[in-house]
Amino acid sequence: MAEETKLKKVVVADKEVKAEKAAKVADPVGASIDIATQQMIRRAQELGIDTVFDRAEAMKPCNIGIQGTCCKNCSMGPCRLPLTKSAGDGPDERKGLCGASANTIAARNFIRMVAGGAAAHSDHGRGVAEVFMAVARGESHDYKIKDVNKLLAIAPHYGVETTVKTDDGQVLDRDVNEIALEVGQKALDEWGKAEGELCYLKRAPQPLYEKWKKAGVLPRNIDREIVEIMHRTHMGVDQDYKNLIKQGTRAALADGWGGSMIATDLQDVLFGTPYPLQSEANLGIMKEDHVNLIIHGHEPILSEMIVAAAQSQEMIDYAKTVGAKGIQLGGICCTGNEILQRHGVPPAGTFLQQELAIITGACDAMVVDIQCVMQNLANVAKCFHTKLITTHRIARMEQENVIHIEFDEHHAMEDAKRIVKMAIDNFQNRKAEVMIPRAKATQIAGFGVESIRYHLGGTFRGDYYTLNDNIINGRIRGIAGVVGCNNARTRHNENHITIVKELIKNDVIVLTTGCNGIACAMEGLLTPETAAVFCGPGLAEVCETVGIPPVLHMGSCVDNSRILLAATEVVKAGGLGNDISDLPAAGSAPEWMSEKAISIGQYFVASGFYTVFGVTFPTTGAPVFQDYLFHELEKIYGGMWDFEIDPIKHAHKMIAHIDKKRKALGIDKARERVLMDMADRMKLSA
Ligand code: SF4
Ligand code: MSK
Repeated sequence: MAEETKLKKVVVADKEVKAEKAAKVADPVGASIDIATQQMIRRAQELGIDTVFDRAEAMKPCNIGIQGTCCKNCSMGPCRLPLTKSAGDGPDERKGLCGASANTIAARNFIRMVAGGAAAHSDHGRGVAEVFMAVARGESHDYKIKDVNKLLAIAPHYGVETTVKTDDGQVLDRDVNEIALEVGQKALDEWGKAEGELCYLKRAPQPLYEKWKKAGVLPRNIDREIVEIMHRTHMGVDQDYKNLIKQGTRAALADGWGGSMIATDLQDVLFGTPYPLQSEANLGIMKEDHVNLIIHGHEPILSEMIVAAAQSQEMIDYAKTVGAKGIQLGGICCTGNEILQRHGVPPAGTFLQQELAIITGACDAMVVDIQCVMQNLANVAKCFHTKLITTHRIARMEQENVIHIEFDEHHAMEDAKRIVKMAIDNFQNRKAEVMIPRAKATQIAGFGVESIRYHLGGTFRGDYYTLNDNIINGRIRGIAGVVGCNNARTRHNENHITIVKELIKNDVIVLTTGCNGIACAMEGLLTPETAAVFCGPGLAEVCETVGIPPVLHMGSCVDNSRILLAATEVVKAGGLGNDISDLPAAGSAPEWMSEKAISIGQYFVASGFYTVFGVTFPTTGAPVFQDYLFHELEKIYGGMWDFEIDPIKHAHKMIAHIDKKRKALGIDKARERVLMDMADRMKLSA
């Protein structure tokens, strides 16, 4: 009898929980600024399918974890050290069972995030380097070296000769495959070489390299710096927040100037260096009468082949045999950005829209590789006909409806065709009513260090000096790198778009990557025509003259390395100081969520950028450590962190920093004159 009562109570409690959960669904308009996203959240709710937006309502974050002061590095914990209102009244005596202070715990957690992010980017880079080696050895016939010029440009950074001197003194070009083999080997060595430092560090401006050397943070090899973080943060090892963040800096630099930069370079050599092209963005790119194949994740190795397979006449003809008019590819997250920038494949959405692409009922297959892939995709796919296919040996899902086709570069095209065929065969199995939002926007993407040079100077006179000149004369106030994820704890895309619009309104040109790039594309900010509508007069004039958008999409998360190199080119072009930290420039991740963002932020800071994050900051429970990040790092590297939730204030903090740098360079007056000229002109035309 007692058992029966207990059971009844459990059932009642379960019903209550379910009822409570049911009541806590997202308000579509409050959850996103994007109409297509709002429509699909509503659609999911009608169908009784929960999405990340609803789950964010039902489950709130832990109040202590969010402050960065919860430690579970040994089983005496978790030790929780929340910052209380009275904490500022006397000495901070908070400590874990072992005595670890709030600073130690927050710093350990912070650099473990750096380790996670640097590992993710760098393992991606290692995967590309392995494919690169297979190509150079002639073991993979489906890929080839596409951009020989880029190979020749990067070879010297690895100390690889591109020419050879004969006995009689003639200088001859070396065989391309021979160069590739040596570059590939040297690149792979970067992960585990026993001595020395990373090859690419010397690509940075000389004063920056010297700062790293003086601070003792030159990364030795990529894997070592990540492993050392895990060691130092083990119970009872490094218990000095300054020393901990020093190791975090080493690993972050090994990401930005190592793993990520290698990934970007070798991808460009293998798949082609991006140049500007036109495409579209948002869920509206999906087509009801086509086979829709969505590609999601980060590595372009498989997706390159899928693009080739889907564009083959054989597959297009096959799609027609099942009644489809063709094959529509679409991207999500950074695999999406990779195939966008090289092939013009339109992104279907950002990180937070991945479930929604399936909820259209028109997604015949979703192919995922690594990073930013939500496990709930499998639960959503179950409600539709969608085939969810995992492809990477390190990234599988436990749900039974998920198909695993492990991709192997040695038979790349065969694997890709199998996947495309699977999507086509699934076209006739659509069971739910299809609902594809109409919203989509045109974009110009595919910018990089090389194409910016070309655009600014043309074929014969390509140089960054044109950009510097416009910064010096004040038409362009400064440069902002605005990058990173979406975060379900804040309204989808609102911070991204508000910050970018505020920056370009104030004549700050924006370089974007990752989900910020996709968000800007969805909002129509990636077209030259945008300049006349949203930009301040100076930036508008430059964009109209040169024919570029005010927001330049530089690619995926690993392509933040392109921003580092573009900033280095600006320094080299002259007139704006000697180091990245002298530039009127700032970085931002308005809606970050991933550990990779923390690694990126740390290498931006250590490269001299003032870097502002939105939504939340994982050290708020340790004010002394946070102050070190926000103020003291500037004395070492010239860059520092900041945190601002309000998007307008966020943008203006960046602008204030840009103005501070303009003043230090003595070019603040030039801008005042330009603005006076514009005002005068406007008065004249009134
Ligand atoms: Fe607690 Fe120290 Fe163990 Fe962390 S390492 S869980 S602070 S006892
Ligand atoms: S995909 S890391 S959500 S940017 Fe690179 Fe977007 Fe952030 Fe993933």
